[in-house]
Amino acid sequence: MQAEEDAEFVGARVEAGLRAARFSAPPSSEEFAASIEPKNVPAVFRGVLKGSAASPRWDPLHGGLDYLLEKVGPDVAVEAMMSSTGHVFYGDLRSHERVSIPFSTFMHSCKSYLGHLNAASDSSKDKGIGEEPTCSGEMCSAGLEISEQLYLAQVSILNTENKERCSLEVLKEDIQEPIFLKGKPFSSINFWMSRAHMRSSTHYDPHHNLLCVVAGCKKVTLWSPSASPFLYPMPVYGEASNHSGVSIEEPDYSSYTRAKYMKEYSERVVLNCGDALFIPEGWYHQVDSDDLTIAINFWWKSRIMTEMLEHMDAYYLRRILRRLVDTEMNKIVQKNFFRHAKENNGFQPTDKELRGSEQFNLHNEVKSHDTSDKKGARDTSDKKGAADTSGKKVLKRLTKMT
Ligand SMILES: O=C(O)CCC(=O)C(=O)O
Repeated sequence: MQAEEDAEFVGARVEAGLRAARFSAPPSSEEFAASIEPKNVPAVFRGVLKGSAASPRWDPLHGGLDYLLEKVGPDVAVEAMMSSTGHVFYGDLRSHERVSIPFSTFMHSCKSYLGHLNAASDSSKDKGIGEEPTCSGEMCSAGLEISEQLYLAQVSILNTENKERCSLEVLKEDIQEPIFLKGKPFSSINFWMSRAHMRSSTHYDPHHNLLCVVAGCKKVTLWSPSASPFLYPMPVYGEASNHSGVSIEEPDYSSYTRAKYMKEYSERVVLNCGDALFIPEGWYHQVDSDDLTIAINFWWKSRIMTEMLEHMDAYYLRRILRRLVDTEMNKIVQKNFFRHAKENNGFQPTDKELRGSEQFNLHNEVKSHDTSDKKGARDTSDKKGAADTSGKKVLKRLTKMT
């Protein structure tokens, strides 16, 4: 079971054009800018951090924790995420908060954890069994060790929008951006470090992102923005509007019925030390990090966001809404066409032909429109008319889902 969760995976309903591309050698910056970035589809780059100083220097298994302690110094405070739900960080901001801690405290806690991991591995070698590491440390009210609930998430190394929050600026000296990002005006570079296994919640970001694993391993599950209806994003006017409202650990399918299809619309990629993943803006991602995993990510504004002029917003909104409504209408018309053809000629549509029309699980709308359609819409124009009558419903549903 664990092996299955650790492996790469592509859901049966992920369109071929939306699957993450794989590169074993880094592209040039021209190739990235001309043919990878504009597609807005994730891409995995294997071993791109090979030349970067960070990889060998920061590696916790080879003295990296002492190196980082010395490099950052004893007096630097960082903002860590503290979760009230153990190692899981949900989108619901009530379950976690940002707390200020000395960077050195976190590093010492990692050192102690590593010591226990090594001791457990030595003892299991002696006894021939696997043993969970146990650590002594400060406990919180829920009985969890405080450092078990801490994640150094999105700690700033560079932030061109807010310089004051750049607590780990000194680490910039060890970082070299992958060759294909040369010349990009980064909005920020962030540091991520887990002491033990961490799960971060399903969310999207308003920036293009290159997530690079410096040490350890991350498993990243991805969904395209078109899978939004299955992820139930939080209300757009709330604080966590870019997060899914569905629990990762125990999804409540009775309240979030469409979430049953989440897995079929997802792809999981595994990033080992040195690997990087391009996550285009708006793509949902959920990340599991192994013990002592360190990553950096580079965020930059996409071309479309750079060029989007505010006075055009109302127009873009209407254009996009029109396109979504048209797509839904076409699915309804198509579904009815197949149904009538089947009733009249015994014609059987293939799964592929039906799939598009079922994509948003719209059979309820189609069913209710079937009843009004009983009188006999026999040709395509009749069916179009019937579809038009359900346009309002589609629009209402789309507004809820997007
Ligand atoms: O590594 C993680 O836990 C989350 C990373 C992430 O959300 C990001 O790079 O935007």
